[in-house]
Amino acid sequence: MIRTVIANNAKLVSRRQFSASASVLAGKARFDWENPFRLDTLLTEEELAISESARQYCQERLYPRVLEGWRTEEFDKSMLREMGELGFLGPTIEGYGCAGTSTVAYGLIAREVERVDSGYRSAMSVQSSLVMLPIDTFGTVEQKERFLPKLATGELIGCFGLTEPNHGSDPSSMETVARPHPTKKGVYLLSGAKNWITNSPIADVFIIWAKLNGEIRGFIVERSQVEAGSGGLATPAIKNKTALRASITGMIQLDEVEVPAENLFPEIKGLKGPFTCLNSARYGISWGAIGALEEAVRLARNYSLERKQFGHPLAKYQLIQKKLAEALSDAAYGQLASLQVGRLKDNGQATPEMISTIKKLNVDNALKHSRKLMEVFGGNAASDEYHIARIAHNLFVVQTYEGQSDIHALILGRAITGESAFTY
Ligand code: TGC
Ligand code: FAD
Repeated sequence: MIRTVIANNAKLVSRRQFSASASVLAGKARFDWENPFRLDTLLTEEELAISESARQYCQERLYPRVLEGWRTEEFDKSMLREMGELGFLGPTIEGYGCAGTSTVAYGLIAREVERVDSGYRSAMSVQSSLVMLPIDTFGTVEQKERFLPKLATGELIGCFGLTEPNHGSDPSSMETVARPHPTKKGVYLLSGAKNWITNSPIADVFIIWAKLNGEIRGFIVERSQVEAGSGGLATPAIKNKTALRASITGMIQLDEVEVPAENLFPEIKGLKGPFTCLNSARYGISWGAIGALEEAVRLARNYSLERKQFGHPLAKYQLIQKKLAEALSDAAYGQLASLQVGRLKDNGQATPEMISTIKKLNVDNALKHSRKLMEVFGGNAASDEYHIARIAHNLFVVQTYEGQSDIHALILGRAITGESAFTY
């Protein structure tokens, strides 16, 4: 399926390139600030259709809910059901009710969701990349059949527990442990705490990374099983956040939680497990951040055309235009970089360092420019009704989770120099 998409894409690009060069010669090519490098010419018909339906859903159904969600910190779970109906959950997975799209299509969905809010994209990408992907990649046939179809529809909600109160950038030092139950055969006991976990207060399924005999292993913990059994599972929400307020974040406290052996990923051991999932999630974030930046440009442009000072719209002033031009340029470059890494990922040629590069650069640029574009709004930036401050505050967290930007610089630094800054 994915191979067919790539082959179709090659045909599509050559056809479009030909007609585009004909337009330039005829003097018909026009610059479109909303599509500066004609990204559409590099996408397959399927990717274009997915991107358009994602945009329509996000603008019509998500955008009207975002201000209320931000103010109340209430996450409306029905969103995940709606996304499931549209095939946006675990979209790259083949079978189990999933759409089987290209990696680029997954990125395009993330871009549209994050155009509305980074928190909504968080909820979606945790479900897709950090819950469904590990089950699909590391799970047994029984685990896949049991969990994937309901996660694909949003009937089950998942979360991913890697970060702990004392271990964020350095997950290899995690303290959460699993041990065989002393009396019940085929049962493990999980104890520890995970912190800052997207979706945890509302999750039905928890991917928990814990050390078993000193090695990191992945467990699928089910809330219904724990509630029915003996265990101590608590998932308190973290309230009064200054960012990502439209998504729900919490802790996971595990006190001797019983997990059956059939819920352990059988083969995968070590950090490779969680990081394989993060490769996909970080890739999606690289596109999501571009969506947020594009929205910041659109909002600032529109505001600058309406707001007059010194007798003219702000848009007439060079300093305002420079802010818009620099933000737009980095958004356009970011699209092309994510597109290329997505194509390489589908061909099996992408590396974690490439993903670190696009996660870091696209998010850093989106954060830098959205903060600059806040200035265009003057005092009105302080009102959430103008949305721009929400975008910038969210992007600070996006720069922090899934590997803070400096950590990605160190991953790249290690690849460039051969020296690891993480070991002494
Ligand atoms: P290191 O020696 O680099 O690696 C240990 C083992 O892991 C393998 N590995 C990878 N495998 C696949 N993909 C990757 N990207 C991989 N990176 C590493 C590596 O090959 C090795 O395997 P093996 O078999 O040789 O043992 O480990 P380190 O401890 O030196 O790592 C350091 C560092 C900084 C790279 C790493 O710890 C890191 O990336 N830290 C950042 C932590 C992070 O990203 N946390 C994310 C938590 S989840 C989250 O934030 C979700 S937010 C979701 C949302 O709401 O959208
Ligand atoms: P720390 O690791 O304490 O880092 C603090 C600062 O020190 C950073 O700037 C970092 O770059 C810097 N630093 C650390 N080590 C070094 C070094 N060696 N050299 C130079 N600088 C260094 N985690 C999950 O597992 N699942 C989730 O679903 C999830 N969702 C989240 C949702 C939200 C809203 C937030 C805020 C976080 C979420 N996280 C999640 C956690 C996130 O992944 C961590 O916050 C992130 O990995 C950073 O860890 P930390 O906060 O402990 O910061």
